[in-house]
Amino acid sequence: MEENLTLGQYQLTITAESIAPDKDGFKLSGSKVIIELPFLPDSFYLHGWQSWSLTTWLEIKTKLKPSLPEIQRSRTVDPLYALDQNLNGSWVGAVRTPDGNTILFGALGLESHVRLEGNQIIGSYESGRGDWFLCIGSEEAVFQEYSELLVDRFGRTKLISSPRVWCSWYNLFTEIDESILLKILDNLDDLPFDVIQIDDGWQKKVGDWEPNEKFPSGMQSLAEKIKATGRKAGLWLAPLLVVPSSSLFQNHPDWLLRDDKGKLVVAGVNWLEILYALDTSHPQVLEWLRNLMHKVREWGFEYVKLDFLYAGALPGKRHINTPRETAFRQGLAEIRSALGDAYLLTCGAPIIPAIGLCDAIRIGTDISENWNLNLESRLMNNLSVPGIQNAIRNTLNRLWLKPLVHTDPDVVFFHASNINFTPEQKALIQNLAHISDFKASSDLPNWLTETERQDLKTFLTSKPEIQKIDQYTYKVDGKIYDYSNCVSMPQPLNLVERLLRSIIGNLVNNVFANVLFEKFVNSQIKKTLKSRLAPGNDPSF
Ligand code: 9PG
Repeated sequence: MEENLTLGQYQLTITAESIAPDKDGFKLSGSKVIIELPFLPDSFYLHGWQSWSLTTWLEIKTKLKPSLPEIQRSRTVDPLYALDQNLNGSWVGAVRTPDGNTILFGALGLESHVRLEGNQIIGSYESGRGDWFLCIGSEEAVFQEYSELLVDRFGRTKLISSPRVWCSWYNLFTEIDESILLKILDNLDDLPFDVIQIDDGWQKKVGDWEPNEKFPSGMQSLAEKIKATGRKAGLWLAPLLVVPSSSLFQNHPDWLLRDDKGKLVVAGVNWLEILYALDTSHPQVLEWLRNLMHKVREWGFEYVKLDFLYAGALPGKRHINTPRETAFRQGLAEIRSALGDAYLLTCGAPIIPAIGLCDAIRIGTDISENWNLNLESRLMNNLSVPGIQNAIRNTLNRLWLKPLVHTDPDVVFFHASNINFTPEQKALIQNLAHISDFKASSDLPNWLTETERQDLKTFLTSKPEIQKIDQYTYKVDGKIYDYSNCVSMPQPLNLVERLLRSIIGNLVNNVFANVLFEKFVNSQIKKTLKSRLAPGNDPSF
């Protein structure tokens, strides 16, 4: 049906299967719903699919090129919509009205997408019909109303206070081993972390979730040592990914996600291998996931960071013909119930399908010691590249999720070595952790000066008063922090750069180039660590 309705001072024409007033807006339903606005909006709120996907307000004239190389695209955006020329986002979109209000249009079901075409906002479900919510108001108010409706559909996390986490990733990467971690545990001493979380680097293979040779005493022993310090033990896994060299891949080819033609669906390249995904509609996969989570609990871990979860929701032809995000959510529900009361942080996760089933979601890209790696971010249009600017941009634009789930902005650095950003930028990320109400760090205690250690301690113990001043400005304990620089988008490419983009993008669009690049990055990390451990520097971690 087509109907005219009044929203604030605007007359909209709606095409939908049903329209009914709800809360301060309207509940609509249909597999394709069209909202025709009486004005051409000047900006659009684009909500990315998973933790690392670009999420921000964009000027309407922004032309987003697909990220390159293509082989890595499913690690950054929803591949189904990667080539859409129009501004588009997952589940929810919003536009600014001429009178400065915000019109939000958001799905209340999964496998849904919102795009802007001129003065029309178009919502569509991938299969079947579903519900939508439309409302007008201040940006705060409309997202608040939408989030309340999401609670009704998907539930809400028990919002007890968020744990303060030490995570092994951002200085050591995969160069962790048992003895390094035990030394760190000693050196953390009285720093008030609630969780010590072991990240990537402990496992035999992605898919074979057993400790490798760097962890000779096993995971249970390490968890016990962490717990003996009065903290919870945390562990990282990417349970929906499988690399070809794993025995899981070799033993269960029928558990892997495939496309219509029976070809394996590629979930990117990492760990020097192509990534494949588990098909969570398969009952044996669900059983395997349940057993894996039981094992992690039996080892003694009470905090679990599950990463690269987008893999489970990629488009494909599933064992049981279940829509992709629904299948993902079934997998996550199995995981949630097997984990019992362990704290679950999801990462690289499709956002709305994870609501109600996890305790925290990483809402931005990875932090790094760089402000922004422009070659990748700008030239390749990969706004998921680790870096402060990309991380902050997403995080600030997803804080509306706070009433639903703990929102993880990623770690904060306190040490000064190898840091390529200014003290002001450092203060921005520290305060973003306060604003997000989730505090984590990866700093090696022995790399901190006494002052830095004290700063970290103050950060972990303080509960500053937070006040939102305007869209991207916050007052933290009376001091103003302006984040508007962080959300700015890269300048459009000139002709030469466009040419470079396509040459480099094509050149690196193969497994070999990506493996080579990763090997280079890994060797740089090893070099840095080696120099930090050289005689004259503190030999212990
Ligand atoms: C472990 C890491 C850490 C980190 C996670 C995730 O798009 N990418 O290339 C990309 C690679 C790694 C990555 C995120 C994005 O990091 O966010 O905290 O756990 O995995 O491998």
